[in-house]
Amino acid sequence: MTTTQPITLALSKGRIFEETLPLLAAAGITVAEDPEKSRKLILPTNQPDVRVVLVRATDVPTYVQYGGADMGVAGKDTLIEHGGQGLFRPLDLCIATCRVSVAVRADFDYAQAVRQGARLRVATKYTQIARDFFASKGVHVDLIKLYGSMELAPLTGLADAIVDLVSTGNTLKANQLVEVERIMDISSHLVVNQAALKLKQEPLKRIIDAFAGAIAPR
Ligand code: PRT
Ligand code: MG
Repeated sequence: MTTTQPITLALSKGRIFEETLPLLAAAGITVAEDPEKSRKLILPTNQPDVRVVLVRATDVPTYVQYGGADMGVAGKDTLIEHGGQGLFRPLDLCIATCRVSVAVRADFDYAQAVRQGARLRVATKYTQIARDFFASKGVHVDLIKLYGSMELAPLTGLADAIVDLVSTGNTLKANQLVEVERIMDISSHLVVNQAALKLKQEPLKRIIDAFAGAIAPR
């Protein structure tokens, strides 16, 4: 008797979904529906034993950690904030690339504030990354946790600086903010549930190997 071991892959809608499609294609997997047009949260594929679940980007590591999905694709930013417990991280997929940076209002003298040892108010969704970065610089910060529209914080006086993702820089520019430090480069990684890796070794390895062969290094 042959046993099929169904594989569930967690993806977020938008850039991660779009940029994972070519990697799935390399594994012979095509997703049967367009998530932008469908309301379905579970998408079948051309392979009866492979399905995609659509979750919020920040929920991907949690789904994979607890086995709600066997594998997933998540930004390094999201993985650092999650902590990575229970996750095997075999591949940097080199997709959805951007950077995490510090930005301030154009009229705020960040260098001087740092030099003078001022206590900075920093608004961010990325509290772990921000805490580690400013600690390594020896800069004292009060972190203000936000869930969206970080760019608004310096403009309203909520914060002196933000720590946010930057890609083209257009969002900062449109809001009269300037990038004053690059903290780290970001790309999305493949993450695999550690128990699934043992129990479903063969089908997972097939997908990991196909992805590995299709990565376009930046
Ligand atoms: O959007 P939602 O609230 O549902 O969740 P999310 O923002 O976590 O998900 P999503 O799909 O927007 O981002 C998923 C992952 O894509 C992130 O975790 C990053 O690893 C990666 N990524 C790559 C980006 C960007 N580039 C990016 N530019 N994520 C977000 N942005 C945003 C950024 O936050 C800022 O608001 O785009 C804006 C800046 O873009 P530029 O081009 O104007 O600089
Ligand atoms: Mg977003």
